[in-house]
Amino acid sequence: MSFDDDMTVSGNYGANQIQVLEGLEAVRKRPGMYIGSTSARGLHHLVYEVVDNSIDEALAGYCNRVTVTIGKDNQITVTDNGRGIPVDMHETGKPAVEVVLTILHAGGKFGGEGYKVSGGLHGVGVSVVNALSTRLEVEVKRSGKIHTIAFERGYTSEPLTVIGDTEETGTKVTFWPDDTIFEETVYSFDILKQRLRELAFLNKGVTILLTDERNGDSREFFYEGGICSFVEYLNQNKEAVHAKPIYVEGLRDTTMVEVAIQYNDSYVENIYSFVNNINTHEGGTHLSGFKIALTRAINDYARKFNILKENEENLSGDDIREGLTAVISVKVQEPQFEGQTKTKLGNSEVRGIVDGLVSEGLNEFFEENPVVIKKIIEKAIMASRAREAARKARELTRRKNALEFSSLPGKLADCSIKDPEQTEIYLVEGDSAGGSAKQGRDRRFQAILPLRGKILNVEKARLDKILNNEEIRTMITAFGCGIGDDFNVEKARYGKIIIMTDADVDGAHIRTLLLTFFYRYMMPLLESGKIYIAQPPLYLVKKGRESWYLYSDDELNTLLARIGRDNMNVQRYKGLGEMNPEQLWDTTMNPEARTVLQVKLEDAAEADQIFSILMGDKVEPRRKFIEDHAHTVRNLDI
Ligand code: 0RA
Repeated sequence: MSFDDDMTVSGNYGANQIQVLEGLEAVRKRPGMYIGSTSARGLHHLVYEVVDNSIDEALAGYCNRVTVTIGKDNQITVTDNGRGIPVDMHETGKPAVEVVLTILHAGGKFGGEGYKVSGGLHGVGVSVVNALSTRLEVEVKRSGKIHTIAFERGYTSEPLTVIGDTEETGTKVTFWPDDTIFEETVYSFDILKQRLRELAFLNKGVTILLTDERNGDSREFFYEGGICSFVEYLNQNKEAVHAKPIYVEGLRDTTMVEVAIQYNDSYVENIYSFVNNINTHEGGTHLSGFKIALTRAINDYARKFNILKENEENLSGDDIREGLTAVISVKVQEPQFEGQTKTKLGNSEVRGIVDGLVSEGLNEFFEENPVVIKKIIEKAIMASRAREAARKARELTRRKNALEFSSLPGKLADCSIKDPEQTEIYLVEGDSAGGSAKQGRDRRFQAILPLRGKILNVEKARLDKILNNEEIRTMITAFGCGIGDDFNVEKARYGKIIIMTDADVDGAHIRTLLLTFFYRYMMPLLESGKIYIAQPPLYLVKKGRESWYLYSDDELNTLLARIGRDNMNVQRYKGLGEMNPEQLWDTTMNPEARTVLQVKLEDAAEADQIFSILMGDKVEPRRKFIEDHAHTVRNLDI
């Protein structure tokens, strides 16, 4: 739609006004450029954009409480007890708050040096939220007064007014996302909860309250321990090697560095890195600075106290990071983001800064805590021995492996076309669904690989054990790309890898296991967008001679509202096995009719994180979580 539909604009069109309109109109024309997408992900991004401003106030030391409320109409209210957005007259003749809300990138210009510290992935400012909302209201408490102003689709609809007196300061922003822009305008409590919890971990001392007025749910997050609490949370279901996380912090020039680490008895490394509160899934200079420092500090200590003998080699970074959970959070003045998903820090100076500060901090900690460092070194030496033993074993069986890996697995029903640009492989849960898929498919370009039973949990095993798992070997051979460090995505035998599991708890579990495996060992598949999730229907409704497949409860309700509930029949599909081959083709496999969700790197990272939190010996919380979240995995594009 164009920007000037049914708008009421106050004031006359000066040069400034026109510039404003052009700016916000650009946002409405190309929302994706500013907030990434207009799917559920973009919708939630609006909230983060507003919350980031409040977090900035907290980082500047003026605010310790932020509330987010989902209203009955899916409007969002964000309040904070910061200084309040300035309301004094700006040189344009408008109050500053109006400028902040109507001019692109104006936000940072009012606070002077060093004001803007956080800033979401896109970091575009609240004016973008304003442009993409049918209505947005701001209430500012500042200089003894309560001020309000309101906008409609970015236009000022109610000018700044004083409505009362107050002793307090703070800002309250309420917005109604524009349903002509967003594909969906229903907020998810769980998605907001996840991110707000993360923000509370990353900004210690700030209380963040999330309330859902649609059903009365609410959660409050406050972590005095900051990223130490984050690490404890990540390790909650694991056996820790030392009781308290090791914490290092420091400031050099304008870069703030915080690191928290704690070892557990698993075989995987879980390092989460953040820059200005943004998860840097692809790592970058801060992460490499950390790794260098950790490896050096531990080897230095082991040498100094003769735990490593002169004739022994240094411990490798991989050995040192086995069983490590860590959070690295840096605040950088002018971050440069690179990489496929723009989540890799590029600033080269940060590597040295993190290395220097972390080295210093770790050396000091090790001096004071010899018992802890000795346990860590012992663990790394065990990892090193296991790796060496595995390498030798692999070498011995290399011939045998080479043979096995070169012939395609018997369970695979391959397609006839060989050009990967045109082909796809379905990973199907269970033999019976696999059978239907084999019959229903178009065998020219669709291959089927039935997966029997559960995939190995890659968190609980080292690579050598993983390679002995039947299902995993089958996938490696079928995909043709190898695994781990040797992985080569160019060799992929298929263009799309489509996960097709039942729409139930077990299906969600298998999907999570697969995503975790791909995330850990076949990352380039995710980076190049080759992984998809099939969307089988949940219901078949029949009435007279007509029938409909429905893919969500919403779709079902909409249809029932339209056709009525008389003389009709609703079948709920519990598993893929209940569909005959033809139905499976029509609803889920035919490229002309199906929908498949492309898995984004962040989705897999999240699956991995969720999984990692759940792993451990406590089965009950894991089962419950998967049950609670089975539905969110259906809408993965968030
Ligand atoms: C510009 C300058 C100052 C504060 C803010 C913006 C501000 C923006 C938002 C958005 C949500 N909550 C906010 N709180 C503050 C600094 C003002 C001063 O120097 O007093």
